[in-house]
Amino acid sequence: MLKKILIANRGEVALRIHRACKEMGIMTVAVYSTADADSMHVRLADESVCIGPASSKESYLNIPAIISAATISGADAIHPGVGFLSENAQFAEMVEEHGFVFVGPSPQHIRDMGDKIRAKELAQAYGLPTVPGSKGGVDSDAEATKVAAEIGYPILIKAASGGGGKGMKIARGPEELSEALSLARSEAKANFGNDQVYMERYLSKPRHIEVQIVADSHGNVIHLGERDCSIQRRHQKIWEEAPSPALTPEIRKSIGEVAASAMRNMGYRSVGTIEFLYENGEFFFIEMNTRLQVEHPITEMITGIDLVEEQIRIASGMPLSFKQEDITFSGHAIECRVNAEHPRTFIPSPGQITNYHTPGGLGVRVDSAIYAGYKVPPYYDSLIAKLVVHGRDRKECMMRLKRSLDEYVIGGIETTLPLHRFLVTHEDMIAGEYDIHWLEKTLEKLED
Ligand code: MV4
Repeated sequence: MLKKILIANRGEVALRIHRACKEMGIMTVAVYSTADADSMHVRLADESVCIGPASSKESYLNIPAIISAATISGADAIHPGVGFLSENAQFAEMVEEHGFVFVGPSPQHIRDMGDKIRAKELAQAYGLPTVPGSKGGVDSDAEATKVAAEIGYPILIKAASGGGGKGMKIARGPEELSEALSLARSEAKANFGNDQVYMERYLSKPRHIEVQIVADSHGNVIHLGERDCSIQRRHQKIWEEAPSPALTPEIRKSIGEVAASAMRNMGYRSVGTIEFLYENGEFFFIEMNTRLQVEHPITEMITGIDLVEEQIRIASGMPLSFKQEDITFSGHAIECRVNAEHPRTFIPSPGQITNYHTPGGLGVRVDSAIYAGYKVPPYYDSLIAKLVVHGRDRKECMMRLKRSLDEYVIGGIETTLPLHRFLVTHEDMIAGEYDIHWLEKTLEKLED
């Protein structure tokens, strides 16, 4: 078993990883920027190393500084957390070259899944249904026209190095194709330094469903069911739930099994998430995330499995502590992302938290590194807390979530708590009837 892990991250996820380490008897090393000297993740860690100034580029993305910190602290492994360097194949490679264990998948799997065209090809080869589209990239208007005629309009053009929606363009008919293609290319080039694009049939009202995978280095691969992450704004998830209110038991079984089987075929190791779009009873692979995800707690709540502990066990070379048959899914869980942002404009609201009161009670979990008096810095992601609630069924979960939101007090800054209070009482949310466009459309209607 690993003895000392350097956590190359900040905020609530750094604390989340620290907690798993402590329960496993593992020592922790925090890294921090000068802006994070007063952070909870630094206070609680066994040791801490300052790795640079406030700017992420010079601190949490500074590979030499992080590897040096691991060396001087005598850590035997590095956990990348989420965001930052967590899906950087070169970082994973360098961590291993310096003799540390990378708590994650192999660099090659990170690299393969980072290229969306390659990921789609591999997914298809390993048995996952994919959205009808171009075979590989499209290189010319003529080729695009031919592919579009085969798959039918509307079509969507996506960046090979994309993800997060950047460089995506819709063409509703042949007259829009050439322009959409060149716009997608230039946006992709500007954002990712790679102008390669591919095409898919555009699904107009899908849900975003993702399947949690856990795979050890001995060939054991299991799934922990799905999460519905359709409630989002500008590709930022706001509210996630497990299980999805939209899936039938048959679809649920099928999506879980094909996802696990594909990962077995791929020889994947570590935790990972397969993303699908789900529309009219059909699901299609779109991307894979080769890291722990922000919304992992809802899966933990319905399975009772500590995903970070499992991830660390796997990195230590140990076999999974359960088989697929051992997994029982119990009840319903919802995560509300609490961001330091104005609840209607989503403009960031950094600053000092003057007063703080968290909800509690049965089935209520708050993952956060904030405290009364803490100053939310302006330099990083605005996520400051995750309110995660479990109930025996969705109705109980929603009632418990409502009372938890009513108890939660964060004073001194704007947060998305009022938005969640609005969502939890909305009839469409109570009915579980929403798709990936629901939130943006609903907020637009409120403007008028
Ligand atoms: C799509 C799609 C509709 N049809 N692909 C957006 C980001 C990228 N990860 C995949 N995305 C989409 N791909 C086809 N063929 C709609 C989206 C999409 C989306 C997907 C998941 C969650 C939120 C979204 C918001 C807008 C568009």
